[in-house]
Amino acid sequence: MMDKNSPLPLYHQLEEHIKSLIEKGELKPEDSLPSEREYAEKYDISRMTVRQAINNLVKEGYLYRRKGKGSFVSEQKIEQKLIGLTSFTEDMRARGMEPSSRLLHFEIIPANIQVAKQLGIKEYAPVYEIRRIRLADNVPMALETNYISANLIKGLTEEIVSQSLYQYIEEKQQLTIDYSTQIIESSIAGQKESDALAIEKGAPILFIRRNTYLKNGVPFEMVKSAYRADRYKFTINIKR
Ligand code: 16G
Repeated sequence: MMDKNSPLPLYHQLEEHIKSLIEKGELKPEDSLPSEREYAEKYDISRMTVRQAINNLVKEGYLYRRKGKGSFVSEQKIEQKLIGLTSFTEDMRARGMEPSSRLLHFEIIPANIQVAKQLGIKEYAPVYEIRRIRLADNVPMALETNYISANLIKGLTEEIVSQSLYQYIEEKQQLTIDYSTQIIESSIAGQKESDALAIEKGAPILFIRRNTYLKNGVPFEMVKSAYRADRYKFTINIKR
């Protein structure tokens, strides 16, 4: 598999080879990698070359190192393609993972000025404030706080929001969810995120704000979420 006559550097070839084994599932999360020496002997390349390939894969998040134990395959990131407006439940199911939620907070409160502005309602108008930990196969992925116009989306209960919010809006309320605007920023976990997502304080997170609109252009939700940056990535198709 290593082609010494190729214009592609050997470290790059090894990198691609290891990546393809991970993508095909021949190397699974938490599997340990052969040592630098083993790779070097197997492919008749220098240990420096092997080290460079592994360093690059660590930087890209495919592998991680454990002191004195060598390199291991990381949990692969969940990729969310930003092409259609989907719910967390739909996203996880589409990947064959089981979505669930841990409800931390559920209350009707008067909208503050910021929420009121985003939702196009009057200050102090009633909004649901809902905070949920979103899990995939029981692993926390995101901490999400929704503000939902209570005069627009009626009858929410703790039970409903422990399941899928979008499914309730579309199937029970017969409203059409149409589009959203989304802002993604990098940030770090504070105490709240660290507790909810079982990550270190200061670990990288993707902070997302989404405003979502119904068919008639009326906003119904403003959501702030913190996604684990070690488990999540977003891809966007851009056409010229
Ligand atoms: C996603 C949305 C969130 C929406 C939720 C509904 C992002 C950043 N956020 O988490 O805005 O409220 O899905 O999910 O994508 P549900 O129908 O499973 O409750």
